[in-house]
Amino acid sequence: MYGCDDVTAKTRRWARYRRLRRILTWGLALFATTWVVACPDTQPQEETPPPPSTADRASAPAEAPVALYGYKVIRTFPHDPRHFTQGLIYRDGFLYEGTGLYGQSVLIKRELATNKIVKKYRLPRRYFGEGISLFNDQLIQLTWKSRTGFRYDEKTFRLLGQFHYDTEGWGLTHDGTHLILSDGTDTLRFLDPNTCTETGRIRVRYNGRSLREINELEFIDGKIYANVLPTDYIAIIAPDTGRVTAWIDLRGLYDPPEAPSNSILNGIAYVPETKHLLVTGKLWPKLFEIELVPHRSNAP
Ligand SMILES: [Ca+2]
Repeated sequence: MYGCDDVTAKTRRWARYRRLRRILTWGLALFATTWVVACPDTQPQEETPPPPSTADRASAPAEAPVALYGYKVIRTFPHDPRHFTQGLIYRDGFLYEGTGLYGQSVLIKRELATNKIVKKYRLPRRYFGEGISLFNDQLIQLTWKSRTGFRYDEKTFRLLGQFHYDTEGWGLTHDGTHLILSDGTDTLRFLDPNTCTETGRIRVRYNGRSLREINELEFIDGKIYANVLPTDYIAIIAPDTGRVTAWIDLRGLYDPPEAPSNSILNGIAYVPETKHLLVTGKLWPKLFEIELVPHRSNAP
């Protein structure tokens, strides 16, 4: 979401963003210093977490260290700058994307190598498309405030049915057993993939505090990767505890000064053949294939 928010909500978001960014910047500086001194030639390791503020230190319980990653761009692909990206998936050479905004929400399947569109479906104007997940041969899509999800045949995009959920719909992924849904809060809900009824939930926490506005999701090797609105960071979350175990710093990946304020990082897909990520953002003209690397500095 984030297309139609009022000024107060935006102000709160940016205040949270500035605070998160400040905490992460401290952590990255500390991590970079420790990395250079202690382990310049080794693989990513767990390191000292970003230092909490004095108030945090008094109330937050001690937690295990958090890893920090930067990125290396492997290649770039074109991305339709009209697409308000809300869901992104890769499977077998094809990219699936769900986009938002009322009257502009679409579901698209295209061949990654050629950018050729294979299938496209336009949602009814009353629905604001959100996260998508590919579970077996079904493509499942959330909508923002309608509390309505849709099931489609993966190959034909034929609508197979719809379901109801009790929250806003933001991001969606699955762990092979359950769908995992974000709703803009710090809560991730696990849903039965057949009935889409809730079977459990976790609250995402970082440094002893709730981490809200969890957005697009991707389940990768036992962890939940999540965009955190409106930041340039991806949180890596333990699905059993909700604890953030690592961060990916994507600052500088795409940040033109003339970009509209809602043109923000959102969209994570995983290429299992190469273990690379595909990432993009709302209204971005490019999609990036990246490799995670140990974080050494703020600038890639
Ligand atoms: Ca995804």
